[in-house]
Amino acid sequence: MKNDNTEQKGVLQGHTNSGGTGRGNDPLERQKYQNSLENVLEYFLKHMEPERVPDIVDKLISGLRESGINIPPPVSSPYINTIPPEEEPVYPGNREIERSIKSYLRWNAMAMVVKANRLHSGLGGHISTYASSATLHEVGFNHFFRGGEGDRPADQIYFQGHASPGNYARAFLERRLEASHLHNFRQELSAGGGLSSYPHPYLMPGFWQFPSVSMGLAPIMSIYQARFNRYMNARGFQKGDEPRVWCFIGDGETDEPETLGALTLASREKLDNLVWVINCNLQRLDGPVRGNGKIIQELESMFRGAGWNVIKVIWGSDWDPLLEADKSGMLVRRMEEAVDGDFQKYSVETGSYTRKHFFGKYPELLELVNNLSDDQIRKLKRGGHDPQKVYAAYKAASEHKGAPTVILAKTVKGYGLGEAGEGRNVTHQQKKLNEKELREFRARFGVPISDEDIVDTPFYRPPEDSPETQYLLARRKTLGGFLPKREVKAPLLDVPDKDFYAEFFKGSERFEVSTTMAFVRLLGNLLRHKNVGKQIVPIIPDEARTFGMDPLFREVGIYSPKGQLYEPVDRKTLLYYHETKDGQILEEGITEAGAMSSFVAAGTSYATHGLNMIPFYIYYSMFGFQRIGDLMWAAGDIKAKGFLLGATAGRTTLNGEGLQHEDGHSHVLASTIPTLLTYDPAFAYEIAVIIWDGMRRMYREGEEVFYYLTLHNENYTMPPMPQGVEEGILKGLYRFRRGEATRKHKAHILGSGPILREALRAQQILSEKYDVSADVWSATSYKLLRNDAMLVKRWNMLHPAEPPRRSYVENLLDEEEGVFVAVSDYMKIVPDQIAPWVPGGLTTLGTDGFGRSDTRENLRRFFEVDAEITVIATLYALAQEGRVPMETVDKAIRDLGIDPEKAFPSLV
Ligand SMILES: Cc1ncc(C[n+]2csc(CCOP(=O)(O)OP(=O)(O)O)c2C)c(N)n1
Ligand SMILES: [Mg+2]
Repeated sequence: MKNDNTEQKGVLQGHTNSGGTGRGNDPLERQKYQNSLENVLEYFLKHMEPERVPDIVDKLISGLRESGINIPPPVSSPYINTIPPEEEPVYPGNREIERSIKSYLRWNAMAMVVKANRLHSGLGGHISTYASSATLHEVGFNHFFRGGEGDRPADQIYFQGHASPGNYARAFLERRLEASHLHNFRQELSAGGGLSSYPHPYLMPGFWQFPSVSMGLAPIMSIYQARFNRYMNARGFQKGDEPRVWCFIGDGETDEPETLGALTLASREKLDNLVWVINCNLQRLDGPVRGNGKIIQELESMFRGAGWNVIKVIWGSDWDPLLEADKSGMLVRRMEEAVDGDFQKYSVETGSYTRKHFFGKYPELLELVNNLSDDQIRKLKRGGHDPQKVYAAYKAASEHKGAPTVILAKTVKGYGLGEAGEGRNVTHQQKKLNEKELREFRARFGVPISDEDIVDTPFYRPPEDSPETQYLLARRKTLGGFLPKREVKAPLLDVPDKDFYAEFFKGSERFEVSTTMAFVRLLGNLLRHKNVGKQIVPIIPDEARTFGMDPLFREVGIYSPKGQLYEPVDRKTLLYYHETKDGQILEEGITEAGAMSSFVAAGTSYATHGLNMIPFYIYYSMFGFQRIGDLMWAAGDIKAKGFLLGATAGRTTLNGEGLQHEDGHSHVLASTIPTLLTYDPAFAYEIAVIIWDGMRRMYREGEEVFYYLTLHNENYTMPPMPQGVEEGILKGLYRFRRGEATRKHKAHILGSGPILREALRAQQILSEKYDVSADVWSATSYKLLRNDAMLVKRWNMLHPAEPPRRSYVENLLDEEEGVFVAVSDYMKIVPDQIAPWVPGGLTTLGTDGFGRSDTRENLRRFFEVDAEITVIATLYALAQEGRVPMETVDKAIRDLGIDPEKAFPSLV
């Protein structure tokens, strides 16, 4: 039968739904149609190769689907290549030269790991992953991956992290790296620098673009990157050819929920700019991925069910004649019967073993391979090692319209390592090869290294004028330059100056507002700013209403590639749910991982799109670092810029929600990320100063850092900004209000976020009842204070002969009299960060323990962060210094209504 779409369309064209006309309703007539279809099927089965029948039926069904009949897509197909040999394009490259190049890459990638571990046992590294994916990489490098030279943005490629030796080996052949670099693989601290173990833009900012080694993160980030590329297009920032996003993924990596968790976004938004290549070498670290099943078939169902275009590349060309000769379909049946554990075994066994156990199960199959020697059987290749098959798949993927593509390529882990670890369960960890194994490797891939040299495992690079080097360079030139390559070409932005934020410096007068409300107002102003408004990317995971951001729906629209196909139920209201093709808001739905991936895509647009976009990702603070901390770590590694806003934060400020929602530790987790500036502001003007300066640092100065601000939902009047506090706000501490000068005793209370108001209340009680003058300080960032103090301390230690330097905290507090108390809505360890530098030590009150649901008042008493407890802590600190008698503290406990035996969060 001719495979001709137009002919099919001819039959189906003009089809209209017969509902209502009565056609086909007569049971006899229906039986007649069915019989004739069955006759056609019978004819097929008699005259076609059986494994091709499903393909034809598939095409017929697609035709029906195209004509508007709703037939759900099938989720699986036979265990053979999706593209039949007769539909394969001619390979456009020089296979022989490409094979030589690939062999040298294999050798150098292996040598890099072997050498590093020979010299420094324990440095680690992986040989077997790249060994299995070399063809998957090379077909891309020689024929598909576009570099960034010229007008078109470079393709965005996520490589499997532990295949990095392959990338370094290629950069060596391309003359982007020298042997000295390869020698220092995994030895970044050696003289002259070294190569990072895995793709880390932070460590190799001119090379790597995407960190990928934490399994599952690259896949989800690649989906949101492809989606963000479309967003940039829809909003008019990017014109012309769009970059393609390629993501290389391990089959074991698909176990991670992040890998498969966002598939339907990619199909829903028709991301045909996205290609995933899953390297199905059937193994992960410990052993088989699906020993008792078939990972390729399992993944095919998942992806097809999710609406992706699936291309299976299972068998190499040597299998084509066997499949051609398999008239009964028995070979395909046997391929389907054998489980992945069997296939792994065949990859390590002799040809005679495979003849006996695979083909030998059915006499008919034995006959099929009668004319093949055992050696020929052993060498029957898998699809992922056959450039012809891989090329066909990549070409089809690049041309596919309307859906993302996944290529499921079957390979052998440790391909080419032979006895040293091809297909073995220990392969993943293999880092050393003995002399015999090295010789075998060299012979198998024809690497020109002499017998004397082999034990040293030298790197091999063909001369500059060799056909290999010339070919490799010419291919990259034609395709637009080298990859991976990270380049920052984005123009800096003319960000708003201080006056722009003036309204926040005045205070809210008689209005009571929360810091969340103040931030939303500030964001609204920024969105309207003439220079940077368009570049702002608000990102929200289904919480806009919680944060009072719904006015923005109407104002700047929610991005949706389909626009709005329905009339929103709230259309008549002013703030209706407004989806539009060029909407500015990324409303992600309930996926913090997805929203964070959008943050990363937008926050790195300065390196991927040559344009600074400014993401503001606002979310429930408890579902940030705690839930998706690894993505936030990756944001640091990839040098994403932008603002993370942890809203409804604080263990006692969010009052009714209880244990799961009340955040008393995101500042602990945030403190772990080196390039993250963290703040817990109390007042609107503090937020304004932090954002004003953050915009300056990231977008006017180009600093590659990012920000975390906690926002709270407690309403109170925002005070005007005191004179000269900007530096203190940014550095992390300033005096907000002095205590009454005339009191007998002196104390200092450090508060942050809404708990600052408890500090102010404590100030009043202390003054009125206990003759204590307490200054109240706003501690906006303990993390930044600590970083500064640690650096100064280290400098002093290493420069003992020079006059010691003083940290910002010491400068600020050293001359102050009295005791110091800190009170926070976060765990005590947050203020404790600066305790070593506070004169006389620091008494800390904080919210350790699981949260509870109750009123703010009750929660603050329970966690012991309210004003009354702060008074007790201050008096006790004074009493410990002998400045007030202990009886005063005892009496205060009774007077202030505190039960010393009260319930307290349990800690172990
Ligand atoms: C989140 C996470 N967990 C564990 C690891 C450790 N790890 C590195 S490679 C690997 C096995 C990968 O197997 P697969 O994805 O099949 O890749 P292959 O090497 O077989 O291509 C593991 C578990 C990791 N890098 N990230
Ligand atoms: Mg694997």
